[in-house]
Order: sequence, then C-alpha cells, then structure tokens
Amino acid sequence: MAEGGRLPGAPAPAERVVLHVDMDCFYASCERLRDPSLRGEPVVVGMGYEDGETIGAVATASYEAREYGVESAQAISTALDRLPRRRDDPDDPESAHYRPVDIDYYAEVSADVKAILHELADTVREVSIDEAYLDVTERTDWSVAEGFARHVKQRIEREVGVPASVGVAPNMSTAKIASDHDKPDGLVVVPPAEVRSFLAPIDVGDVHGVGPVRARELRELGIETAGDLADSDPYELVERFGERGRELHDRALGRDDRPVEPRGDPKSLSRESAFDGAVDDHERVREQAATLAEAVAERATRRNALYRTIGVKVVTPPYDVHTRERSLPGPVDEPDLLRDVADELLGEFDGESVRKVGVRVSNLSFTADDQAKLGGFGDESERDGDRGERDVPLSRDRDRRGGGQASLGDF
Ligand code: DCP
Ligand code: MG
Repeated sequence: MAEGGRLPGAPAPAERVVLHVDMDCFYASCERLRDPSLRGEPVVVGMGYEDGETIGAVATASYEAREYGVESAQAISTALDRLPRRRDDPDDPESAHYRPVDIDYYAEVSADVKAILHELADTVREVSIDEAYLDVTERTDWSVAEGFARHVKQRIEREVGVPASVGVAPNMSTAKIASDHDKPDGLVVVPPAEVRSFLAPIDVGDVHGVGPVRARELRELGIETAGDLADSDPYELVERFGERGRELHDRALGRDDRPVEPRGDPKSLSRESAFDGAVDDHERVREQAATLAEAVAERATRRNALYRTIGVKVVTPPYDVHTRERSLPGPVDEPDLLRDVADELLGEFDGESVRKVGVRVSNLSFTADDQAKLGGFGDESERDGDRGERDVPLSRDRDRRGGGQASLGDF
C-alpha cells in the first residue's frame, strides 16, 4: 500500500501549508513594548522575583542576556552572577534590566497577537501564551507560502509591536522545528520536497517527542541527528521504545498527519503511566494510580473543570486494555473523591499483572472564571506530545485499542 495508507492510484492529497508562530523571548518583548528604553538591552524577567531581590527563577531572558548564559528556569541568583543588575551600575553595559513577571499584561499582548492569527487563518491551534499553529492551506499555496508567512510576522510586529519567529512546513512537528531554527525574528520555510533534507542534520533532542531522557538513550545507540533516527530500523525502535518508537521514526522522517485542530475545552482529562515491565504488586499499582489521580485533579482545578465521571484504565499483558468508570450524581472538583473512586475501581484488578495504569475524568463542565488560563503558559497538555517522557493522554489510546471493548467506556 502507498505511503499514508492510500490506495494505489488514488490521487495524492494536497500538501498542507502549516505555520508555527512562536514569539521571541515573549515576556521580555512585552516588557520592551511597555518600556521602549529596554529595546536592544539585556532584559531578564523573573518568576517569583521581586524588584531588588535575589529570589525567583528566570522566566525568560532577552537574546542579549542569553549571550551571557542567562536562560529560562535558572535561579535569579545565578542570573545575577552572570549579569548583574543595571541599576547597581548604570554605566556597565554588561548588566541587565530585571523585571518581575506581569502575566496579566502579557496575556493582553498575547490576545492581540492571537486576534491577528485568527484573522489570517481559518484554523488556529493556540498552544500557549506565545505559540500557535495555523493551517493556511485554504488561503495560500506552497508557491507563495513564504510571502504569506512574512505577512503574518509583519502584521504582528506592526500592529502589536512584538517580534515573532515563524516556521512553515507541510505538518505541525516540522513547522515547530522550523520556527525555532532561526530565532529570533526567524522565518524558515520548508517546502514538502525539502522536509527530509531540512530535518536530517537536526539534533535528535529537537525531534518532536524526544525529551532529554530519550535523547540520551538514542545517543547511546549512536543516533545523534534526526537523519540518523530516520535511517534507523523502525522495528528496532519499536522493540526498544514501544509504539512510541514508530512515532519517533515518523517524526524524524517528517511524517506527521495530525490535523491542526483548535483546542476548545477538552472532553476529558487523563494521565497514565507504564510500568517497567508487568507488575504483580497491587499496592504499587494503587500507589501509582493515586499519584495519577492527584495529577488529574490538579489539571482539572487549573482548568476550572468539574467532573462527573471518574474512570481507570488498566493494561494487562500482552496488551489488553480494560476500562472501568463510575458516574457521580453531580459535577465535582474533589481530589480525595477522585482518588478513592479510582482506587475502588482498581480493586477488581487485584491479583492481575499490570503493565500500565491510567486515571481519567470526563463529563466535564467548566466554571466561567478565568478562561484566559486555558491558553496560558503552564497549560501543559499540548506539551505531552512535545516531550517524549510525558504521559500520553488516555484518549489518544482509543485508536490503538482492539475492538470489543467499546462498552467499557471511551478511553
Ligand atoms: N516561560 C516560563 N518558564 C519557562 C519557560 C517559559 O515562564 N521555563 C514563559 C516565559 C516565556 C514564555 O513562557 O517568555 C514563552 O516561552 P518560550 O519557550 O516560547 O520562550 P521565549 O518566548 O521566552 O523565548 P523564545 O524566543 O526561545 O521562544
Ligand atoms: Mg517563544
């Protein structure tokens, strides 16, 4: 069968034009928008940082500050060692302006940027406060994709006043690598015929789905680049990394047919994790489920979601998927109840070998306040796909599961 499961002789589907837009050093750029005297100067934005203090962590640093080794997630005290406060010595060019995070202001700037993106594309997937995918296949063509992407950048710059980097490719994962490829102020276009050669030299750690742990494992196998990964035997990758191995191989080849879908409110929230082999110890399974329940509850709270149905998923060898769920009389946000119900549902599997366990809430309703949070930084569900080590939402497993279990719920 032809690539992508097409029947022989069927016409090839038109190659999509997908843009990934990622704002440059976003919080720092917002600070510059508000205070133009910061333009061209090193700027460090600190989370949990207060003016004049040394506590907190770097949320972002302008590219000028990055030259001195200041980077996201670093302690402010470390950043100060590398780049002292400008105020302490106003004449020292090797110093930076430090600002505390002002998320409300950044959310306003972000909303202005997103409004432009929605004007320019019918399909926009907002990923975080400073990042979105656009499917513009209907509006443009590969022959003029570069001009279109430049127009997107220019409109953001002119109308909002903050810089963006844009990647254009036939799919999401390649577009994301492209937007990151020439930051800041980047514009990288990867037409369909160039996807393989563009990806080949990319560091394996930058392949979609490869986190730091998996990158190390791949390097141990001598796989340093996306090209090495693409040239690897997919069966060996599956043997080593499970089904995820196939996905990694596909991504390295630039194959990714996920549609660009707007996010909206999720239908369910879930977490699952696999054991290292099968586990017979029911206590261990229960403990793991309690941890997952806690993570799901946290996610629900963060998204202002109430849930009415609580479910568990248990995978037993070889790959049999079992799901059980219970509906409550009304929607709740009660972490303890979530944990207890999940625990009870698991009781049935006492004495079984378990490879994987998952916890899920569904039948969600959303409280009205603070919807802005849904698209904000820290909303991590999108990052599930971006970091290999994260747990995959249970709902993604639906397609992989064999038939015959539909009555057990819709995990
Ligand atoms: N952020 C944060 N803590 C982190 C990473 C990021 O608070 N560990 C915040 C600050 C960033 C914003 O999220 O400005 C967007 O994240 P990005 O990863 O896109 O980083 P930047 O936009 O700052 O830089 P880049 O130019 O590399 O995209
Ligand atoms: Mg960014």
